[in-house]
Amino acid sequence: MGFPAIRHGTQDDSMFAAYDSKLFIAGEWRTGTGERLPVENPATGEIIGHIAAASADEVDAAVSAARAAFRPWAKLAPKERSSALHRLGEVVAARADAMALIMTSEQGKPLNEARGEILKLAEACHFYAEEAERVHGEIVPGATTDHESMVIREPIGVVGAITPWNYPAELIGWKLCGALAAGCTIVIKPAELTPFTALAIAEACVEAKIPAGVVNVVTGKGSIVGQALVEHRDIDKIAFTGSSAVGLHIQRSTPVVRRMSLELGGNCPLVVAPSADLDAAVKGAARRAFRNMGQICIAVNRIYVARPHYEAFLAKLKTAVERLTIGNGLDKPDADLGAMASAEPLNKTREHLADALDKGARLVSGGSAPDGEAFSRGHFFRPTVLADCTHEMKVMTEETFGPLVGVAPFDTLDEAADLANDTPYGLASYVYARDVNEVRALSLRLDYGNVAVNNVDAGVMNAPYGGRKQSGVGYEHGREGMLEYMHFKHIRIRYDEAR
Ligand code: TAP
Repeated sequence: MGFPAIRHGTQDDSMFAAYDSKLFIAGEWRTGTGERLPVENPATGEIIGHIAAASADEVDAAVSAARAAFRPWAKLAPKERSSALHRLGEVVAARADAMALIMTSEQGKPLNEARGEILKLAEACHFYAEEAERVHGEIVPGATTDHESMVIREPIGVVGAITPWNYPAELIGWKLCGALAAGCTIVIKPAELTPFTALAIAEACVEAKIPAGVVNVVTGKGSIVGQALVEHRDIDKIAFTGSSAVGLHIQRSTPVVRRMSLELGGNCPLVVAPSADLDAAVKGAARRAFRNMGQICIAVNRIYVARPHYEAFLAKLKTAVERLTIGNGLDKPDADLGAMASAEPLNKTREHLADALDKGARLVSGGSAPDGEAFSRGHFFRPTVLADCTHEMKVMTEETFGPLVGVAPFDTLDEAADLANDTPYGLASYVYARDVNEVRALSLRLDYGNVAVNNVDAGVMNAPYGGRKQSGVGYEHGREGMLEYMHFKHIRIRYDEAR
């Protein structure tokens, strides 16, 4: 199976035919035997293709393939796994245009942004290719000189990866690359909304000559196929990204003791301190509240502004937000915003908006779908800013996962930190401040896995990225993102003679 159907760069009926009902198991494309499920373009409502819901036997076959591939893959020299990941990075980058087209068609984000995400997947391949060669241990001196402790690292085994629809390539990539670099094999269950990007990644694995069984993809509903992976006893680790509710359910329903990483929801604050560069803060807020239509776990959900800057900040944010362009991501590749991925996050956005307006919030910008025929069938909404928000409102306390942000003033840094920490989540937080004391006070007080100061990129490839509290356990990115797929083994040796 190749890419010719989509190389011409337009969407047509045959675009996804090659993937119709396909599962990728043991290096082969199998036609799934389960129910055919439609996949929609969220910008138009058109059905772009179908996937097969993997049966319990097909999930089992994928896990068996990953198990059979595990020892040979783990025994390869790190250099060989590294070369395989570098090859995968090259193939992915070479296919970026075609893969971006697939992603935009099923997820809705503008084509240029989708292409950027595919290139970040390629970057993850190269990063973990390098890390694969740097797996080393420690020699620890014993209590007596005839003993020595050797601490080595070993791959965990077979990984079950379950991923959401908002970043269909990167969120697979961090797991796949970390796991493969460590010497693990993987079975991926992508979101039902965005399965074709996952199948395109599987196809890139074939071209990169990743050995059969090392990477497998099964499609279908989370509650059935994802749950079957969670309940499978021959999986050594579950790597999950998704909502806190499903993460907790997975934690409760796993039938055996095993490693688990859960990258879950967020409710992320941005604090604009008295010393902030207001223009920089506005630029950061407009980007991180609305990029990908706010469907980012680290989206800015709520903004606290030092009272002297409050009205000026709101006026500038309104101007910045109203400049954002919105369109069908296939027709307008360079639009700032595309369609939302489905009706569900759009409905939640409307619900949070109505709740806040009911409780006294002031509408600063947006508040409705954009006008025009182009937007009539897709899941579109204008980026929306609310002022005078309180923690009585859902927008300030729950994850909206849509293009809505609430703003409130504060009087002291303590108050700002208390408000920012007043949430069950702990994924990412943001600070704009130029005074070094404000930077220090806030970044130490904020109870989050990530604090971005004077920037809004809380997750970068070379540093660990993870949440606290209901935002999850475990890390992706960085060296830590590979160590999540490794055991430590302590080998204590007694020598015949003291040293
Ligand atoms: P979920 O509804 O939790 O779905 C995530 C994945 O889990 C999907 O593949 C889903 O399959 C599957 N799933 C659903 N029920 C399952 C079950 N009982 N057993 C096993 N798998 C199951 O999340 P979503 O709506 O796709 O994504 C949005 C959420 O992800 C937000 O809360 C967001 O904050 C979070 N997120 C977190 C991060 C990080 S790094 N912390 C990054 C991105 C997104 P189906 O799609 O087929 O239902």
